[in-house]
Amino acid sequence: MIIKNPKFEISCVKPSQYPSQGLPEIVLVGKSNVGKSSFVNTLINRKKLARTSSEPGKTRQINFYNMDDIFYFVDLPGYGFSKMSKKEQEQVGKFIEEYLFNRKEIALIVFLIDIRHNPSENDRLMYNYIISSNLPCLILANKADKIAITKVDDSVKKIQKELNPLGDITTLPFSSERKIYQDDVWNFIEDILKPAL
Ligand SMILES: Nc1nc2c(ncn2[C@@H]2O[C@H](COP(=O)(O)OP(=O)(O)OP(=O)(O)O)[C@@H](O)[C@H]2O)c(=O)[nH]1
Ligand SMILES: [Mg+2]
Repeated sequence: MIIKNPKFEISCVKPSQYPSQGLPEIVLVGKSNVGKSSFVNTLINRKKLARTSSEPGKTRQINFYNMDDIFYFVDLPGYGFSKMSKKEQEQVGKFIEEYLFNRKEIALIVFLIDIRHNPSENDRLMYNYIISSNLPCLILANKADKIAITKVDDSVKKIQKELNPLGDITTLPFSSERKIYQDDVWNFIEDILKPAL
C-alpha cells in the first residue's frame, strides 16, 4: 500500500479529543524506546512525521496519524519509562488503558518488542492484556538490524515461543533500518484493512 498523503492529525489524552470519523485504527504498543514512532515513519517513508528520540519517553500522548483517510496509525507512549514521575506514569497509564479498553475503532494492535531481549515482566502483562481483549494482534520483533541476519529467524521463533506458544499470533521481524521486512508487515496490515478498502 502506498500512502500518498500521511498527516499528523491530533494528540489526545482523553476520549472527547479522539477523531470521530470512525476510520479503523492500527495502534502501536510497546515499551519506551522500542521503536513505535520510528515504525510509523518507516512504513510511510517519512523521516520526521512522528517524533522519535534516542531517549526513552519521547511520546507522551496518544498521537493519531491519518493515512489518506483510509486508517489511522495510533502511536502510544511507551511503558516502563522510569524517568517519568510516578504521578505522570499513572496518568499516562490511565489514558492508555482508557483508549485500549474502550476504543471500538481499533482494528489491530502492533505489539513491538526488542528482538534482542526476552519479553520483560511489563511486556508480558501488556501482551496478556492484549490477548484477553480479543483484538487482532501482530507481534513485531523490532530492531532486527541489531543482530546478524542469519540469526533473525531463530530469534523471532524464540520470542514467539515465549509469548505465544500456541503460535496463533503472527510474529514478524522488523527494522527501521533494513527495508527487507516491510513488505510482510504491509501485507498483514492490508489483510486487516480489507473490509475498509
Ligand atoms: N537500530 C535500530 N534503531 C531503531 C529502530 N527503531 C527505532 N530505533 C531507534 O530507537 C530509538 C527510539 O525510537 P522511537 O521510535 O522514538 O521509540 P518509541 O517506542 O516511540 O519510544 P517512546 O516514544 O519513548 O515510547 C531511536 O533512537 C530510534 O532511532 C530499529 O529498527 N533499529
Ligand atoms: Mg514514541
